[in-house]
Amino acid sequence: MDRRKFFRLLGGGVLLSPLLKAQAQPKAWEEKTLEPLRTLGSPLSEYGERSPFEAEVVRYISPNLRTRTSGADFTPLERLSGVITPNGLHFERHHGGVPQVDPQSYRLVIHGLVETPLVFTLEELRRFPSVTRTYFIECAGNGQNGYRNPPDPNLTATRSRGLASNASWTGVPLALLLKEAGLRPEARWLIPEGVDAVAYTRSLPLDKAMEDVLVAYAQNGEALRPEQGYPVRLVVPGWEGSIQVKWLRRILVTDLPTMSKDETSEYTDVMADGKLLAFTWIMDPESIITYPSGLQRIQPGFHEIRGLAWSGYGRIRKVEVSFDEGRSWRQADLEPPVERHAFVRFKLPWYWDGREVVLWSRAWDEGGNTQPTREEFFRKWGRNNRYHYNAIQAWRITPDGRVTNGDRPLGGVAQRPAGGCGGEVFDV
Ligand SMILES: Nc1nc2c(c(=O)[nH]1)N[C@H]1C(S)=C(S)[C@@H](COP(=O)(O)O)O[C@H]1N2
Ligand SMILES: [Mo]
Repeated sequence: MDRRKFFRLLGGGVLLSPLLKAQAQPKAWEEKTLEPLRTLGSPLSEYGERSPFEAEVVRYISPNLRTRTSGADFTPLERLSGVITPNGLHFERHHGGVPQVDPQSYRLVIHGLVETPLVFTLEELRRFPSVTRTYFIECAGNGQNGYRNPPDPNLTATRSRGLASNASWTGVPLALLLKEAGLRPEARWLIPEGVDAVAYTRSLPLDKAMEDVLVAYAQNGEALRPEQGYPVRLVVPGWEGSIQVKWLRRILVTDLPTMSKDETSEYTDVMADGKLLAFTWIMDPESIITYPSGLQRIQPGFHEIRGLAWSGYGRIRKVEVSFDEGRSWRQADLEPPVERHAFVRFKLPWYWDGREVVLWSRAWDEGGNTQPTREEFFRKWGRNNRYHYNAIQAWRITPDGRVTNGDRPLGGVAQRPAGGCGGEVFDV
């Protein structure tokens, strides 16, 4: 559209009338553009809803799920801007559905190897000095769709890495509550448990709890959503989502881990040689190009390549983009603030000449860790594991402008683990 015409449209009725007069027959879109000027708007509302035109931006729930109570759904990463995941789009992972917890009858118990066992109401938790921090939460099963061989041609950014979300969490440092209870000298581990139907239970080392774990009650400025653990959950910065117990009911202080069903039947890694690796908590560096990404369509010309990066080992130091499957790399811009254990938005201006190209991205964190290629990942892990997939995701753009999964097939047996969070079929 020509710029003068555009500004005249913005100018409203008075400025617009000459434009409309100048044309014998106003075009349909012009009529439509002016429509809101002519009608009184909707009244005030007590709780805001997004525009009905945005209603198709939703979490992805796989049609292959056998049940929706013990399952996971995905944040639509490529439909979002900035780094904060809106509360209604935070990914979900539940083992026994979403319990309804009444904040009046809610209690948090801290007991075991403490001087004084304590019981907190929600009100009491809110009275403690509070901390607000932005942290990602990522399921250890994120990326599991990348285990498929040959690679899934219909992969999207959502289904590649959408079991990760990023929010501003408010709560009490767990260290403060433990200090209140008084730790006995033998205390080494915490056993947090949820009040959901599976009494979800994990083992958390005391050192991490004293460092930066939050007992969180708010998410992006309002109370936690029921799906995220209302009224209280653990937020364990940089560690796998599965240890961040929701609907937190009690914390038992012990000298040993508990080896609960939730950390042995799941969230234990099967190595290439069949040996098991337990307690792999820290999330490796990740990045995903969200634009252009799987199943989108682009035109030749200018584009801003956009994506998200994060790491459980600390801040993201840099993100690189390759246009030649890793032979050369260009450094992307990181949008400040670059926070520890939080999503970072990366951007790179790019001119697409219309020729076939494959885009890769890889994140580097302040610990010097980066992402492996698909080949490197499977050489290390074999095909038995279901967790901690962080291989580079490739997107192929063909001359017709279509963007599809650019991962290359691997030699050997086509294999994909069954079940678990992150996969879209739940066999266990
Ligand atoms: N009580 C309880 N806590 C839980 C779970 C659960 O099923 N029950 N699932 C865990 C897993 S595996 C993950 S990945 C995260 C997901 O958090 P979210 O649903 O808020 O994204 O919660 C964790 N905490
Ligand atoms: Mo998870």
